Amino acid sequence: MKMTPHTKPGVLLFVTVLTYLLTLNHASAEVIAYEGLDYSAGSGNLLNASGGTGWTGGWSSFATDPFFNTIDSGSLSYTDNGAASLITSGNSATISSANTTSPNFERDLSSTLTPTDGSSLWISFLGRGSGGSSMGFTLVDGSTDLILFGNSQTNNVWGIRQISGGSGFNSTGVTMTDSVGTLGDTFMVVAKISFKSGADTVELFINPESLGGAEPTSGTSLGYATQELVNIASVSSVRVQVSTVQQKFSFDEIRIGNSYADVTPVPESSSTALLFASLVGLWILSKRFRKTDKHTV
Ligand SMILES: [Ca+2]
Repeated sequence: MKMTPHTKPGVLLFVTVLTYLLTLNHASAEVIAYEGLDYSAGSGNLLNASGGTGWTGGWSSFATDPFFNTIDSGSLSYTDNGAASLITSGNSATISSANTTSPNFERDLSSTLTPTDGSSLWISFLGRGSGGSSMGFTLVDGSTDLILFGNSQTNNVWGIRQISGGSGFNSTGVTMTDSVGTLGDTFMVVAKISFKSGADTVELFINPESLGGAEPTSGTSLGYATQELVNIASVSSVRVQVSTVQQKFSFDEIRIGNSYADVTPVPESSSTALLFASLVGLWILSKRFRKTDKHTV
């Protein structure tokens, strides 16, 4: 905004605050569902835990032995190439499998999503694994498994596997886990489903370079995969799963929303700092105006 002798500090203040509030409103957009795993750390504490927003009931599993689930102290974390960190809360969770049991932990959305053609749905979570084979995060509709974002039975890489009505595994090329017994790196996983008449499109981004703004592309992420032939009528639940080879999968910060920015929020420290700097500047400016007024009377 160009300063002139006639520009009133009050007008500048109004413009500055309005700009800040618009930024703030964008940053605090509602997500459809969020699970930060804000539960007490300890063995067995994921089962029946019922916090977060946008869910109904708690985490359920047929594997009720505490061996299969743990709440770990602290959140998993991800920082993008611009040093912005994903907003996190609470703790994180790990599920484990035994040689003969592969527990699935599921959570139901408070209302079933029935997307319309032309819309898109975004899913994000943080994940790290130990061991390979059908480990990861699945979207579920009732009793039907829809899509797995994880690894497959033959590929220890992050990818997309359409479970119901499809086949094949589309790899991002990013190695997902270390060997059995060792939890590997934490990955920021973001999926986009574009709903169209007929087949829908699913895209998977691993470690996007920039959080919170414009959506990533295949070239602005560590790994990327896409898959057609998916036609999704509705989504009712999410699931985390491991297979039967003593795997572990840690996860955190599950978000489901309508835009990339909604599911990859970062702190608004830069705009808050800008607001305070502007207010200090305006205060100095208003003092000068008063002095000028006194001298010109
Ligand atoms: Ca967390």
